[in-house]
Amino acid sequence: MAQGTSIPYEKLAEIGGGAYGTVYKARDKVSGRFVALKSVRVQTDQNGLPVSTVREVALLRRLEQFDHPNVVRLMDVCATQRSEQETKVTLVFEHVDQDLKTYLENAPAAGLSPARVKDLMRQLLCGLAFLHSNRVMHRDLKPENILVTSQGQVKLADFGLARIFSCHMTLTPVVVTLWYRPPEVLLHSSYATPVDIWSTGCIFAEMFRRKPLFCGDSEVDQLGKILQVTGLPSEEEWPTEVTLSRSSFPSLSPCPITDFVPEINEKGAQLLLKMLAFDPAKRISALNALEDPYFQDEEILTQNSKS
Ligand code: 0RS
Repeated sequence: MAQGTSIPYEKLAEIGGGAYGTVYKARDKVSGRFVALKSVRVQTDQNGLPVSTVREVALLRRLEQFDHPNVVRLMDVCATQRSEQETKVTLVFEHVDQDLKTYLENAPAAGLSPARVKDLMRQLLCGLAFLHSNRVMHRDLKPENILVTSQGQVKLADFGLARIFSCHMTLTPVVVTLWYRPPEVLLHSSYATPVDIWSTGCIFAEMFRRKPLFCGDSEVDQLGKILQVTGLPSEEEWPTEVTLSRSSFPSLSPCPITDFVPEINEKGAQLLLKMLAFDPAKRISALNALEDPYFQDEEILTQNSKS
């Protein structure tokens, strides 16, 4: 970790703000290349940086060794001591021009072609399978933090920093979107890698619909919207020791997913249902999703990265 020297990056613009702090687009003064900077202040004591920060950065650097095509590159980590008690840790990532949200908004009126959706989904699941095999969960996957290069390459961003950033998350009252949250998170039950598969399912549907699948405005509203599609699960599937009881929701039967995502094909609909399983234990894994029949038949992907 480079320490003490001034950061050789020139900030150009803010590209996003969130629970974690601010992300800037910057220029590497040496290479002239664009980068994305993300900083966090951490408390230090006589032992230096907190163990949790060092671990988290070490994890990101270990992942970096694999050079995975669907994960954003971490180019550098800088630590600048601010005072006796405080150090600023800056993560330097490669910069990608577009996020999936903008990509979907800019898609042609007819929508993305089925081949383009399949290609984006395959890449997204590849990136996730890689993170999950390294026991990293994203936890907050959404179109804003899925980046798409001008070549149509998908790169996951904003993962793995749970411990570095968690203390700041609670301090900053930002509005976090509930739309990609799975039932177990909404119910404050325990959760693991299946959370990311739920979010991916919501995003899969959104690629066809070009609008989010479940737009709740509170946790209860979000869960209610989910249940309108999945139906009310059995008593056995409802997690125990949660504050919201199953009986507080109407007894709904499942709705055909094609009512909500009419553009999807049969195999796509089957896969989507496996990703949107209410019970996280029954949800498909990223690796199994990549083996799904949906990905078996190949469509022709044209050059135009927008369609
Ligand atoms: C609609 C809300 C905007 O290169 C973008 C980049 C972008 C990056 C990049 C690289 C590595 C991050 C960003 C990153 C790091 C937290 C993050 C949270 C969200 C996204 C990325 C994060 N509004 C949403 C974001 N957006 C434009 C529209 C863009 C556009 C281009 N290039 N991030 N975000 N890590 N930490």
